[in-house]
Amino acid sequence: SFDYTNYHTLSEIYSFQDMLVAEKPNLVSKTVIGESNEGRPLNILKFSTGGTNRPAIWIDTGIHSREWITQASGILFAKKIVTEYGQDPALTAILNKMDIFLEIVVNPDGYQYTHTNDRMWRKNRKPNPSSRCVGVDLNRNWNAGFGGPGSSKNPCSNIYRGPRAHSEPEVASIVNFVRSHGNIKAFISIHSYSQMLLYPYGYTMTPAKDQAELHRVAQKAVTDLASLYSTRYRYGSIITTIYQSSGGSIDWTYNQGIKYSYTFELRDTGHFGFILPANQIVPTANETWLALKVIMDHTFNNP
Ligand code: 0X9
Ligand code: ZN
Repeated sequence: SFDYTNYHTLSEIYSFQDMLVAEKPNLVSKTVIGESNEGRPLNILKFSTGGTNRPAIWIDTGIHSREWITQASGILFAKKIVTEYGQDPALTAILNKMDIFLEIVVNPDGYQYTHTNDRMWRKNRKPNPSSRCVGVDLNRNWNAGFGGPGSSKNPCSNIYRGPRAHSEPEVASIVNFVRSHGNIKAFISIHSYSQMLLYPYGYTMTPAKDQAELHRVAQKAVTDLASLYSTRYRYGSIITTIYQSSGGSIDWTYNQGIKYSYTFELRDTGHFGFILPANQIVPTANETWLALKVIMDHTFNNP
């Protein structure tokens, strides 16, 4: 059986996804929404108890490949959804009315590269014409303030935005999915590290029109998160809490009308940083799951 206490290779994560579908075919299915620049499948897991085009919650991990605690937590969220359905009343109520979509490895080419070449690789692996530097920052490539401050036009930068909005297949696949689905109510994108829960905007100081509500939900989410192991999270808008960043995913989803758009920055605050020891995988996923449930529950109760 699967070892949830360690980090895994890309092929192990692909196998895990198929194993979960095989185990609970009435609850979990896999959809390939596209392929990466190097031709790897972009898989999402759909958790659904039936219906058609139900209101849905999106969760993604691993848009930045070196943030290994996020893909590892994504695996545990998948397992938790399967084990808690029919046991946990809140999650059961949610899944009786809504679907959950989970993309564990948004950036498979980068993730593979962090195992084989450079543990600290962040971007995708697209070659850039007229540069020797490789890769686009997939969290600067979205059409929300694209090209603005907090992104770079230099292909050698770790925050290189790419030639145009949605130029990268890993981003375009999600954009197409979100648009064609049309009924996504919450979009939660998970990063590390810093211990923060963030809502739009990152590209502008103009407050999101739902800022007060987003702030209240974030406060409740970080309170529940801390109840488990006293891990402290800061929360607020991206630009006022972490830094200005343009072309980020949740700014785009929020502008598409997905009100409950959030980004997490998981453990820690810099002691281990991206190289978080494996013995923190289970506790990190456990505490984060409590915060996710607050956001999902609020989404469920505010259709
Ligand atoms: O810079 C980022 O992309 C995120 N921090 S990280 O250290 N994980 O790279 C912050 C994301 C801010 N989100 C948006 N601008 N949407
Ligand atoms: Zn990140």
